Amino acid sequence: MRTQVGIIGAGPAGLFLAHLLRQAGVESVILESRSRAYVESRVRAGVLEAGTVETLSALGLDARMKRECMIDDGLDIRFRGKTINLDLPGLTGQHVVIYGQQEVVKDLIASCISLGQPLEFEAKVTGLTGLDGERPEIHYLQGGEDKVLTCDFIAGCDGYHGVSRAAVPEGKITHYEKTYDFAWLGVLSRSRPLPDMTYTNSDRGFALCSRRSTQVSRLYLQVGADENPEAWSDARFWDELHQRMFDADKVEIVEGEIFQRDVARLRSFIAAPMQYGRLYLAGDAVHITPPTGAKGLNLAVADVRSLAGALGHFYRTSQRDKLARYSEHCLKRVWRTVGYSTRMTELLHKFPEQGAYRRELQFAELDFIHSSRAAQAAIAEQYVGMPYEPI
Ligand code: RFL
Ligand code: PHB
Repeated sequence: MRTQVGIIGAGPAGLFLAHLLRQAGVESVILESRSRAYVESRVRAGVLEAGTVETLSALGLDARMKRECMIDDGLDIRFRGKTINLDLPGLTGQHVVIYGQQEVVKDLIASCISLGQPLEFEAKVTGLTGLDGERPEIHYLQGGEDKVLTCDFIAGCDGYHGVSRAAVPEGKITHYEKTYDFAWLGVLSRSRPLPDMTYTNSDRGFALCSRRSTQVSRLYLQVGADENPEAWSDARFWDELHQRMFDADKVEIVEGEIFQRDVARLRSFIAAPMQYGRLYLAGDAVHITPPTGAKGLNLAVADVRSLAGALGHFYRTSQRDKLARYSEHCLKRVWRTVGYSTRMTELLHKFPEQGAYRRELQFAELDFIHSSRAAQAAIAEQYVGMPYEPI
């Protein structure tokens, strides 16, 4: 098999890229190791910045999102009996949209299939060759058979545990990494959510109340790094969440059936440059931000907008100038966004090792944000997201 751009991974990065390339008249094939059902049911992000919403709209794929999404106008931060209420439209003139990542993924896959976009499930990429040459190859295993896809370019959109970043020769890429000593236990519950996205820094640890619909809450608790989600009975989860949210009477947060639970370790990770030879890396394959900023999916979309722009330009003009700028262009946004997510992580979590001095500094900072509109505006501006700059 042969194509112009071989895309590894049918997560948000790979799927958006295939659609954007198609719009630019560039052909691609997506290879995904998992089944369609698995990819469509993986619960993850929920907060879409304006740039991500715009991208779905420009592709003509926003009909269901417009019907089913929720607008998030407010962000609350609770600490020591106080609440900071960030009025997003008042502070920034913008809001964010709540629409589950797996819903975005379902919409993108359905459209790929109806448009005849080549998308192979259960096709596990095992290695890449010829990245330095003109015709790089993707080796993959499908139905017990070894197969090869020959491409002009390869897009590594295969997430943090994928194979494409590992295909870059040693010494050609630098890794910057910080792993936190804790994780988030996330659940989905059939219960009416709080009206605003609510983060809390309590003496029992961080918690977050988000939502997926008027009937489904998405809730998170800071837990130990190696926590087993099964160790959390429903009763234990609700009891802990009420306490961390300062909901002493247990009436504010509505309990319901917990039907999904997962644990994710918090880390920051950036690999630079985001390119080697004819391999271009995008999304979680090349950077991870702690989820406190709600940015991973949005960064993945910004990367592939730039990559599709640069590849489209190459096929139209034979000029490589935009491809040459891809990594530098994306990394500016990546470092700023990782910086924001890191600051929010450090402001809102309880660090087991931090001691009373750093804990009081956290609360002093929260008090300052509580009293300062300028400080609130700075957080709100970063939460709604940077405008997208075309490559
Ligand atoms: P993905 O989604 O991991 O997709 C990679 C795909 O590659 C496939 N793959 C392979 N395919 C073929 N051959 C191989 N050898 C392969 N190896 C892997 C995988 O099966 C998979 O389908 O990466 P992508 O596309 O870069 O998308 C990134 C986002 O998924 C991620 O950044 C976000 O979910 C992060 N995130 C959030 N982002 C936001 O923008 N807003 C949020 O509110 C938000 N909340 C979150 C989050 C991530 C979380 N977790 C679970 C870490 C909340 C949480 C709890
Ligand atoms: C979510 O709704 O899953 C969510 C919201 C805010 C975050 C992270 C995740 O910071």
